[in-house]
Amino acid sequence: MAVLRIILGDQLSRHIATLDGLDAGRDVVLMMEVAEETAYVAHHKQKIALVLSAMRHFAGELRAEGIAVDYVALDDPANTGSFTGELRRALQRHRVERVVVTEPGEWRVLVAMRGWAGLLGCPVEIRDDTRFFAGRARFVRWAAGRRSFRMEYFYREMRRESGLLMQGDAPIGGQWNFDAENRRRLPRDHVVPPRRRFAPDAITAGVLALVERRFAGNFGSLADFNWPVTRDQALQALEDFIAQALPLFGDYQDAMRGGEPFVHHSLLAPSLNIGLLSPREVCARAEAAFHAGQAPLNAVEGFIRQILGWREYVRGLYWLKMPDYAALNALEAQRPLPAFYWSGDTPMACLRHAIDHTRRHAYSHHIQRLMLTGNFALLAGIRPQAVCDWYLAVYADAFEWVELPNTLGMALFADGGLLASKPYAASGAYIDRMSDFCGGCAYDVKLKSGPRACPFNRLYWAFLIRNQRHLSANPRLAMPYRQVAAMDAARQAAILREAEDFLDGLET
Ligand code: FAD
Ligand code: DLZ
Ligand code: SF4
Repeated sequence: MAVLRIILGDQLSRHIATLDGLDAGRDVVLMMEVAEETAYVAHHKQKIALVLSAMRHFAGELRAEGIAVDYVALDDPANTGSFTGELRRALQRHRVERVVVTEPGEWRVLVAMRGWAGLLGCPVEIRDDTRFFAGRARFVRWAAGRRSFRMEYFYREMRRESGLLMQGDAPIGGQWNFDAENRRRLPRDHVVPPRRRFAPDAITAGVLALVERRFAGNFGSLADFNWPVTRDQALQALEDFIAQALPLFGDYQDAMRGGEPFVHHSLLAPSLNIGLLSPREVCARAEAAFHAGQAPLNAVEGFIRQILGWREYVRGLYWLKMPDYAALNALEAQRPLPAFYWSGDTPMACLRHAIDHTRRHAYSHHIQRLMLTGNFALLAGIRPQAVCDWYLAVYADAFEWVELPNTLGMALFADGGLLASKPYAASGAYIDRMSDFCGGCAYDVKLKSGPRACPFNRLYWAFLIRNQRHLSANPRLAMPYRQVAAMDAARQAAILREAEDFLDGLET
């Protein structure tokens, strides 16, 4: 009897475990566009368009190989709107001995999957997702017995196991990490490499029209939609990145400039996260570029570390700590999300640019996410779950396994330091050093208090004062807390009051 093989919207890889052992003459692949997935957060229009267009292209590629694909479209009038409902209907259409699926990228979906066999009366095999360097069990082994989970140590083990940038048992270049070389500001006359355009074909054009019609009220614009929607396009994007942007990826990794959302970043996260590219092939390609003299070690090591280190590490942490992780709020932050996160309507030039990039491209690079929108949410004490919903919605690459630890753990310190050894809290001076935003801002980055002072400055000290009982024992914050200790009670109260007044004035 046939096997029904389910492929989800972020499992668009020909080598996904679900397809291992496929009998093309007998089995059926089930793909489902469902309202539940398009609406569990208010996704950016480009994210929905990316996933649906890539799903439709992938189904076409499987069919071209002679594989039977049962594809449920979003606007099919009989569509029940959920994976469970569509699987139930599919089991009525096909006589199958069992269902095979690969573990999903979200706890929410895994819980549903685990209920399928009992609910639908059909055996369901949930396979490990083998697309990662480290399986979930591998991470559990690494984490066992550790009190703190620093990425750097996990990364070194991954370097040794993968052999990437290794010479025997030693890292090439004699160092594991070249971050100290990777904090340059973008020179004023530096020309950022152009990005390849992917003209929408008929499938993508149809999806863009569907999304514009059905999700008209969602955040973001479709006008600049330019994400690879097939593996071929993703491979072209990879080659372009290697040739044009990788050589200076390291140098300008933290740099920001108004009107330049991409700088030297790869834009490969959406392709990796939906399965068009594999992390192994991307790292191997970057390593080959180093050996061919196409890119220096600080760039290639920095890039590989993001994928082999951070990407694997946050996934391990997510599965290790879910479901409790999503509810953590170590700093007891309770403010609602300011309305400008959606509208971009704020006099703060840095945030206005970052949110504009996000609206136009469903993208902003890591430092914009961490040190602009994330840093503001941290300093302002915005409720982590509201911030996480925003990040999960607005980026084309946002899937909970990678979004949640980055937002809740890295940006908001809401896990109390499991992921980061200290909060990534910074005043306006950092933003001024790494960008050109402050020159065009209504606020003055040099002022510490008063109505024209940069809000990041006003909020930074209030954040430290407000969170003394949570953070003052952290050795990495010893220096700023010495400055707090030198302030008398009246000064501290005035700083807190000024910050509260500013935050109370924000529309939510
Ligand atoms: P590059 O800078 O070119 O990096 C190369 C690749 O490394 C990325 O494509 C990505 O696959 C990987 N990578 C880099 N940093 C990280 C990281 N911290 N964690 C995991 N992988 C990483 N990344 C997502 O893929 N999805 C998310 O939903 C997401 N949410 C984030 C939320 C916050 C608050 C922060 C601070 C970071 C988040 N990141 C997320 C991580 C990172 O910002 C993005 O992966 C990166 O900006 C994607 O752009 P890029 O492909 O140009 O990356
Ligand atoms: C993100 C997304 C969207 C918008 N729509 C679908 C869909 O209609 N069908 C589907 O299979 N997957 C979709 N996805 C991706 C899923 O949300 C993702 O596969 C799960 O969250 C598991 O990681
Ligand atoms: Fe941002 Fe402050 Fe600079 Fe304005 S002055 S751009 S708010 S850091």
